[in-house]
Amino acid sequence: MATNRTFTMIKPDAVKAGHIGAILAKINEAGFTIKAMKYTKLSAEKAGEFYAVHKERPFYGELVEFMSSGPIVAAILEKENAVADFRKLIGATNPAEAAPGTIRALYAKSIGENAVHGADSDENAAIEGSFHFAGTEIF
Ligand code: FUP
Repeated sequence: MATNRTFTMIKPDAVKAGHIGAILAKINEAGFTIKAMKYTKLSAEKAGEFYAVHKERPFYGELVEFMSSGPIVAAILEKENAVADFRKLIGATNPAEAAPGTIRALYAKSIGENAVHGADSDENAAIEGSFHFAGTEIF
């Protein structure tokens, strides 16, 4: 399997609850290498742009408000089969349906405030990584 990259954010709920360290430990234990990382805050405009694909969905307004409500950790991660393996590590979008031991099962509050983001394809991982990081910030 080819080594590849995914993009993640530790969302405002998990940052606020003090779970950054625990979540990064799970990510490291699962074999991901950090290629880029920053502690930052999205403006409502930036959050809206990031989630533009969901613009027509009823939860879009709340999603944008939530994702711009506090600081996040954004990161590019590398591992064999990164996108699929990371989706497995974080669990289902709705924490009530997330497998035991997954990051969302452990740390997410609800389908809206679900602790972490994981890119859903190699293509989106690259787009989302470039959205948050300049080439000079990726190592
Ligand atoms: P995921 O890929 O697991 O992050 O899930 P989606 O791309 O389907 O959704 C992106 C974000 O929209 C979720 F992380 C949270 C939010 N969302 C809701 O608030 N309600 C929903 O019913 C679905 C998604």
